[in-house]
Amino acid sequence: MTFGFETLAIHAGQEPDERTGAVIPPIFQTSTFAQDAVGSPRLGYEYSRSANPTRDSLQECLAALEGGSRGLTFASGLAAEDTLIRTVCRPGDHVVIPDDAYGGTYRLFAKVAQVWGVSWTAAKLSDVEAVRAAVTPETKMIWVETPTNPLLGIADIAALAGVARDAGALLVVDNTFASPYLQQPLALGADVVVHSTTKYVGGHSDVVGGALVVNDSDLASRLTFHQNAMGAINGPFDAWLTLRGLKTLAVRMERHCDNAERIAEFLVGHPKVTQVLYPGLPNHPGHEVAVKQMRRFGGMISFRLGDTDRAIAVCNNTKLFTLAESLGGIESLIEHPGQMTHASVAGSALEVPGDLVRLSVGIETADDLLADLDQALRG
Ligand code: P1T
Repeated sequence: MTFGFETLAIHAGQEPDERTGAVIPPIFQTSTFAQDAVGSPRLGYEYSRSANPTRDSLQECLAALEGGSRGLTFASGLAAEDTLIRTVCRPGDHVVIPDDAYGGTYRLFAKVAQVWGVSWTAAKLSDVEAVRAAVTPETKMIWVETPTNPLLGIADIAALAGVARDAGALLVVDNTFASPYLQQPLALGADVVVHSTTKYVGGHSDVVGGALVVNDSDLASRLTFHQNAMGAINGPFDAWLTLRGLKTLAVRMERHCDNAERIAEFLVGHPKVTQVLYPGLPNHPGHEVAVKQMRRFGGMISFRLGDTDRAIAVCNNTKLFTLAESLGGIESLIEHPGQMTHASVAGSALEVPGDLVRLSVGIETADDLLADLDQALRG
């Protein structure tokens, strides 16, 4: 029997506990597991870095939701990324990265991986030929974010999968902004899906985590080896919180999208706003590709005000939108990428405009969010 997304989100990897009947998977808050004899761990569990039942439930659920055969979860999105890079790349290898991406992802390539001999080229992901031109014989991965953080650019996953295949490289898609409810990169030809589960997957701004999902069994076993060998795992309680959040992903995403569509429309009509970046808008350059590969357009909106001081003032003026980094929680957040989440890309090819404001639109009453933005833009 095949199940729908909402059913999988609630049940995949989560049978009632065999011993007690507990409907919700217990938090196996243990570092180690008793063994019946030397070399005979019960159900294969021996030590929680290698495997833990609560983490297994989350990993299975995420794999099911992304249509993958194996999910692996980590202490943070960046820990997942680091494990992937060090599993796939060796000194002398090359990676194509986005010219617009989360600042911490850029920093990981530019300040960490590069020191270990992994070079990179930043390319405009919405331009398939520019990505192809950035590939070298040493390219091992083409790294994609779509929608991008913070400019909401859209990359054609299926087209880039073709470029990666021709190059003999892996196509990696950071699916954090869309979540598996809105977009499923593996079905479009990607080899690896990356998540900061801190965001929509967890959904409640109460836990930091990351994930990788793959279909290829050889890559899955190499990543599983590195997950244990490098040890950047998430703890049982963090896995449990993330799993609890995941159950409501579908209904949360629908409301995030409803609210974001209304706010994008409001911003488009606002005289002080010079540009609205939201892939759901028909004049967004990636709109057609987004329609093809996304169910809806998500809860992230960026907009420009033509002036850095004005952008900072709006961020400081909101009352319901909380001024904070991160995204994807049920509460609305506002931030200034240039001085907050993307300060680490200043002076690089990924530098973001100073007049940019980023919204993570939550699931509060839409009229209240509109009223708050209205007063902040007036102030
Ligand atoms: O914060 P962490 O869980 O390590 O995830 C890193 C990460 C990876 N990919 C994307 C697309 C992200 O947005 C992030 C984290 N982003 C923020 C904290 C932010 O406010 O943009």
